[in-house]
Amino acid sequence: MQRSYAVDDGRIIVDFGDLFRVSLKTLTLLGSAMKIFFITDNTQWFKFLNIWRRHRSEEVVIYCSPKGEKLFLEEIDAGEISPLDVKSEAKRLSENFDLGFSCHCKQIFPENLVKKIPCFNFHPGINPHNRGWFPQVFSIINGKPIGATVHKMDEQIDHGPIIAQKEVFIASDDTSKSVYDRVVEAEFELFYKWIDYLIVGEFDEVALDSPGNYNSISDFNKICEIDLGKKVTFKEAIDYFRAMTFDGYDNSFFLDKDGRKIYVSIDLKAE
Ligand code: 0FX
Repeated sequence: MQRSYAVDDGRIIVDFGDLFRVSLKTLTLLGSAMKIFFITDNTQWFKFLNIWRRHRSEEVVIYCSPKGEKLFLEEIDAGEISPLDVKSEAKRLSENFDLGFSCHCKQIFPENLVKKIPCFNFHPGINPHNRGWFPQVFSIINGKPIGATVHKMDEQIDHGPIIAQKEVFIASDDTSKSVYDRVVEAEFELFYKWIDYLIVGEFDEVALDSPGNYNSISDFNKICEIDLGKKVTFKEAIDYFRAMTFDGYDNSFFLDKDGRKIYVSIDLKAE
């Protein structure tokens, strides 16, 4: 059988004449290990990935952002995760790995990475609605859909073509924390359902039909201070306070006459 080799977009194509054309990706799946990196700045996601990778034949490396280092001091010491600046390391990543994943990575993957190897993002929101920071906070306030998305990454934030989504509900007694827990569960469900297909490249992708809306961390910080003079309905007030209520964080506050920050959260109980 005639056999020839060619390089196509950085991948070696082995051509077996008319019978087969097998990409290196397929060959590595059949034989030696593929190399996959994950970047996460989220402890729940790290624990999940660290268990998942124990059962895989691929070589899986987990990184965090340099700023996220303090979340993982013990794990860094144990060699389970290491800090990485994705912008300055983009070339090395694209040369050394077959695939990349962002699972709540707080750095933007640069163009010279996402255009070189397939990169995927697991995101705690329903793109294109409330792309960016803390989607469930904004969905409780503005009523836009919330859930989990896995999408192919482009150089814009939470923007590339969508592969799969799972929407979750928001109940009247939910707070930001209870919706967030539901969303993270939906993300892990999507991960289990799709990870093998993403690795072998068997998926369809649908481009966003609109850019939707984006919220930055400063958009979140701006809504933390309560304007005591603002007129709102009870519904708007309750929705605002439950959107800002998340165990472990002091979010919304007002300034009293002595200039002290008085934090406010809400306690809701269904009958
Ligand atoms: O890891 P993550 O859940 O996700 C965030 C963004 O929301 C997400 O869109 C982005 N892709 C990712 C890289 O970063 O963020 P977190 O662990 O900092 O916060 C989790 C939740 O905690 C957040 O949804 C709301 C709540 N929270 C967090 C902070 C820091 C607050 O209520 N107040 C806060 O000050």
